[in-house]
Amino acid sequence: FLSSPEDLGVVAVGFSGGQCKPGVDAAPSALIESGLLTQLRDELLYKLHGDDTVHQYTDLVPHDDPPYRSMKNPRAVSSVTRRIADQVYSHAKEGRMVLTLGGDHSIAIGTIAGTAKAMRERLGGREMAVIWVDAHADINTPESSGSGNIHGMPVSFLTGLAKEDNEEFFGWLQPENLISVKKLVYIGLRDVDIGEKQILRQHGIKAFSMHDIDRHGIGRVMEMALGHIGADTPIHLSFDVDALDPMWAPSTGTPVRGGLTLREGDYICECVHETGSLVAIDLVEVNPSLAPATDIGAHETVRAGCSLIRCALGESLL
Ligand code: HAR
Ligand code: MN
Ligand code: MN
Ligand code: MN
Repeated sequence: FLSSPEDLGVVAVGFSGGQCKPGVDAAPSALIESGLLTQLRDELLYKLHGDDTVHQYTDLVPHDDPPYRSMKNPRAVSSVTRRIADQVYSHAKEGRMVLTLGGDHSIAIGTIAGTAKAMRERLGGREMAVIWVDAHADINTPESSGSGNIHGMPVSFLTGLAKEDNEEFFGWLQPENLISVKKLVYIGLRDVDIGEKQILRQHGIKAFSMHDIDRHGIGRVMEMALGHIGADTPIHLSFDVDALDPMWAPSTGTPVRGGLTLREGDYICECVHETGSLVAIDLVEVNPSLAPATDIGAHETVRAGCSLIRCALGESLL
């Protein structure tokens, strides 16, 4: 049903340093072992490039990594995301769709930095858009963050709201790696810090909370979200599995009740696929070791993650 095979670059990121709970680094293996890549190859007919082994980036994680501007593990997260940016960039500049399996959400500093640069080069300076599906806004600056966990900060670095000159601490991010706040759309928000709400308001950032989804329905919300981005704009979809309700995705570090159904999550991914403008997808924050009571939880969360990815890559097309 896909008319021609498409090229897919896979980056498997076994990294958890953007937050404090171990286990999220085991997600790529769990997703791959459940058959995800085989399905993408044999059923969705993608030609796969890159990773069937998971990168641990141990060579980049220093023994001693004290906080900087209140950020935890700042050197590790900075150097790992810098490496990821290179990996993603080299797939995207070849015209491949890029699938990144996280890892915690700090890794999006690397994935988006990589695609933003590749898209500017391929499209003569034009900017791409980002759809950030999450219970959280992840737009704290190091100073507004109450936790110091960098997975709560990626969007502030990627939009240039958080600035840093030192290469060791994300100073490697160049203007071509960044996205405009105007090209950013959130879906699924329901646990946003006070300082983050201020940032969203101050910059007029487009955000569809769970309240908006209840009011308008996911169909209308996707029309509005894609309408805001506009046609012919490349889209990077960064999907935090905690956007889903814990009923569907219990195995994640910061579950928040009142989230998307799995079907709403799949629908978001299907709509983005339908645009024909999808250039990259991240799936993050699956933590197979955080399973309430039994390991049914972990299995269900991995299954939900696979479903989201397959929908984004065209499974639902008839
Ligand atoms: N806003 C809080 C912080 O900055 C919690 C952030 C998040 N957890 C995530 N990211 N899973 O989406 O620490
Ligand atoms: Mn590789
Ligand atoms: Mn997130
Ligand atoms: Mn989240």
